[in-house]
Amino acid sequence: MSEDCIFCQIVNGEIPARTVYEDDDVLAFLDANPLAPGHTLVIPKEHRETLDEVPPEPGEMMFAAIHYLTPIVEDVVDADATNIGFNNGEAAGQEVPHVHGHIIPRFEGDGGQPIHAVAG
Ligand code: DGP
Repeated sequence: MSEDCIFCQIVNGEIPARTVYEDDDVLAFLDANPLAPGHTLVIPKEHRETLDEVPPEPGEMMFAAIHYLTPIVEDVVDADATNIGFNNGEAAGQEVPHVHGHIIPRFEGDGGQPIHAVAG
């Protein structure tokens, strides 16, 4: 745990969050600043800043949770599709330095950008 990390504080229950999934290694909760209804963040519970710092097993658990949760999130908000992505490192726009995957529901005609648009 990193004491000044807001996601570690969520893991420890010190900051409230709307949890959608939890197991021994992984926590998923709704994004406080959602890009779409149902925007969900999936994190390893153990503090790691970027993906390269995550050991294989918790990494696999995180991706398994994303795989498991994506159709459920789509179903709950009646989405047509999903963007799944990581801002991995500050230069890539990562604001919270605790690894997190975004599950962002998408809707026909929502006017949003495909994920590759950021890489121009
Ligand atoms: P990123 O730019 O990839 O680091 O995204 C960080 C996301 O985390 C951003 O979409 C907003 C979300 N976020 C920041 N602080 C909190 C918080 O305290 N609670 C929750 N639920 N989400 C947060």
